[in-house]
Amino acid sequence: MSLVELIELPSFVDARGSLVAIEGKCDVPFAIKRVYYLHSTTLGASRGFHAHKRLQQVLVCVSGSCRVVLDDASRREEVFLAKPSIGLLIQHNIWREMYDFSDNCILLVLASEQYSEDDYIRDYDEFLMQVKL
Ligand code: T46
Repeated sequence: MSLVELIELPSFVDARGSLVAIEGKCDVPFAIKRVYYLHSTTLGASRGFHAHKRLQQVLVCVSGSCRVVLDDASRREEVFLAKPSIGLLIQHNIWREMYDFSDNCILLVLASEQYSEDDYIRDYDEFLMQVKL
């Protein structure tokens, strides 16, 4: 199975434009406890470089584009996000790196848990040890 799990989000398109509505436990497979977004990213900057022990997230590029690398310790896959109606589901224990942000990129993130630094694995070797246990 691919590491890249894309979710088609409900879109309502009419002559006025488009509206995307996302409901927790319905359109994404968890109750949404936190929402945050990345914007005004520095040209050439990369972000992420961590995994989460429990957290699940859905990333939606609501403006512009970016690339996300996913790594489960045995495979690395990359996905290009550029559609506000597509969400990328990232399960726990997946290393992620985001890069190649366009200058107008806004990356919206829906998270299954509130923020906890204890949930992060920010060292790649520690990540490899954790998932191979
Ligand atoms: C992820 C990717 C996609 C908070 O205080 N609360 C929060 O909810 C978040 C997400 C971050 N922070 C603080 C922690 C750091 O001092 O904001 C600062 C920047 O966070 P970080 O370096 O983790 O940012 P990214 O872009 O590398 O990663 C973020 C999320 O942290 C992460 O869960 O999966 O976006």
